[in-house]
Amino acid sequence: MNDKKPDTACQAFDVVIIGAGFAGMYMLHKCRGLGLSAIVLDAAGDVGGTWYWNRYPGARCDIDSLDYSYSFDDDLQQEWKWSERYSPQAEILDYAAHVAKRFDLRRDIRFDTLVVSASFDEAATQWELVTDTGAAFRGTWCVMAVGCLSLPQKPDFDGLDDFRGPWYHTGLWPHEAVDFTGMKVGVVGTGSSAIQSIPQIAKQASHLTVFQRTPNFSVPAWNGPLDPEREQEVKADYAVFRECARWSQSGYNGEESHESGHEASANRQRSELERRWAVGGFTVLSTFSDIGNDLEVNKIVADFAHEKIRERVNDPAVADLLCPKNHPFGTKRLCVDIDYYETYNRENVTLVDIKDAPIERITPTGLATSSGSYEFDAIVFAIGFDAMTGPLLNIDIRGRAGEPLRDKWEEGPQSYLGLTVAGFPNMFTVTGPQSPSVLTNMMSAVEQHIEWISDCLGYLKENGLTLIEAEGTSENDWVRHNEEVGNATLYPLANSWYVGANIPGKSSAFMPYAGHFGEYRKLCDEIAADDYRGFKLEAGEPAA
Ligand code: N01
Repeated sequence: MNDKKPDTACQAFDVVIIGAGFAGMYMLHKCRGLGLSAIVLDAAGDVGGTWYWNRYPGARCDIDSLDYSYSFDDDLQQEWKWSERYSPQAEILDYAAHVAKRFDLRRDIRFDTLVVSASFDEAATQWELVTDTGAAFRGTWCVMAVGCLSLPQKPDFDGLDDFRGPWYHTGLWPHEAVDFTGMKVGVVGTGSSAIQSIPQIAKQASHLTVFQRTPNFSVPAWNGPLDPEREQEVKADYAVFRECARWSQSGYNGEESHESGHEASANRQRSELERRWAVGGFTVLSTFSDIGNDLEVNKIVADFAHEKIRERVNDPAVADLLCPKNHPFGTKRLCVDIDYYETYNRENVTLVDIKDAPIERITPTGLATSSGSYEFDAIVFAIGFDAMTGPLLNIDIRGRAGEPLRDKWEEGPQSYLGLTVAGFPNMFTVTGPQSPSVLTNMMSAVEQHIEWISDCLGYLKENGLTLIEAEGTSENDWVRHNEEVGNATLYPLANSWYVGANIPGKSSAFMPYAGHFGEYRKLCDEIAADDYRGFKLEAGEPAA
């Protein structure tokens, strides 16, 4: 039941921003710099976005801390000290809180405020956002900073309401500590969230049973304290480090490769894979330049990863179950783990393959698959998100003539640059579908989009313009380009959340833009420099 009080007052701003994660916070900061009034609305109780909600045990970033942080303020990046190579969730949340305080952001953020609809009022050239309490906020520009993985997939199993113990979703983890000591626990799912939480839950539970529908590839994080020498080296010339990330393939200082797997000898392939494995993380994903579009090369890496799984897991039958065989390496989001495979060597951990024997129902004391029943004190659903389009379509967004975005995107997203949608003027989608977003370091993607949007707002203001809208033709061209780039990769060969396969009934479009991040940035810059090529711009005073 919603016990919030109805609120029908309407407040007007230049810019209304949905989401107080890293995108929304930076957008607010930029608006202030432009002298624009802005408000941020977020359903959460504080800043942090994804890091506010995903508090499950073991949650941490899979991009190096020195890369996964804001670059826009040198004092900020110099003063903040990360403790580990890959930051734990709590530290990232502390960082978000630090930024909010440092730039005095919270005074323009309304927390516990869930936006349910956003409609474009053509006569007034304004967006009107309505919350679940009936409060209305108006703005000439609307920035959707809602995140790509912020709408958890609800567990939709028969009998869940009758389960007698507690159950959790990794993406909606409670704020108070959850203690599994002495409990029999079931975990459903083996994606990134599961792979991070399983080793931690196994340390507490009396017994842990993992239900796996599809095994995922995972590479070791080799996490540890952040090397002080490395930190000093980066901070001595942080601007150059950031510039490299900005123009890179994936928005971070990873080691790229220009070597084709075909050109390398068998010895060379092996030594390069071993070397990168020893570095850990996403370095493995770029071992060869053609790993992402050549099945033969990809198989060399997949076979190597299988071999490593078999080395790490004692029981050959369990190791075999953990080896992904139905998708190429990296075509489902690669996981980065700490002791994930070793966890299956523990006496108190069991892996259950549910590919051919799905979960049929949750029972009062556990769950039943088509081949057996299991008893649990607690269940953890690590079943992921309605990604990318989900968080946007969860809001009833209506553009010109009241057209619902839900209708326009029924067959999949359509956008210009993943930033704007024809028929939805003055609305920007930060890291939206058809932008590089989830295939990059999200921090770089967020900063690039926010800077592009704020430059655009500055341009409009300077030129007395109040409306910007993607032309239908530029949108069609971008959609086509996205398809071409995506189809040239191996991504479409996997039933991943990139193609919406995890959500029953969702259209099967490949959602992120698979092109080079630096090239995408260049294109966005060129379009802006060319007086916003492909956009319709209009002058006029917005209604008071
Ligand atoms: O979700 P997922 P996630 N019955 O969708 C299974 C980011 N992230 O929360 O593969 C049984 O990857 C599903 O099986 P299948 C990162 O981008 C980052 O783990 O669909 N099983 C799968 O195994 C990541 O990719 C970090 O066959 C069901 C699992 O649940 C993204 O978030 C950490 C099922 C869901 O895996 C999502 O990760 C965490 C059902 N009905 C997350 N429904 C880092 O930065 C689903 N599954 C490290």
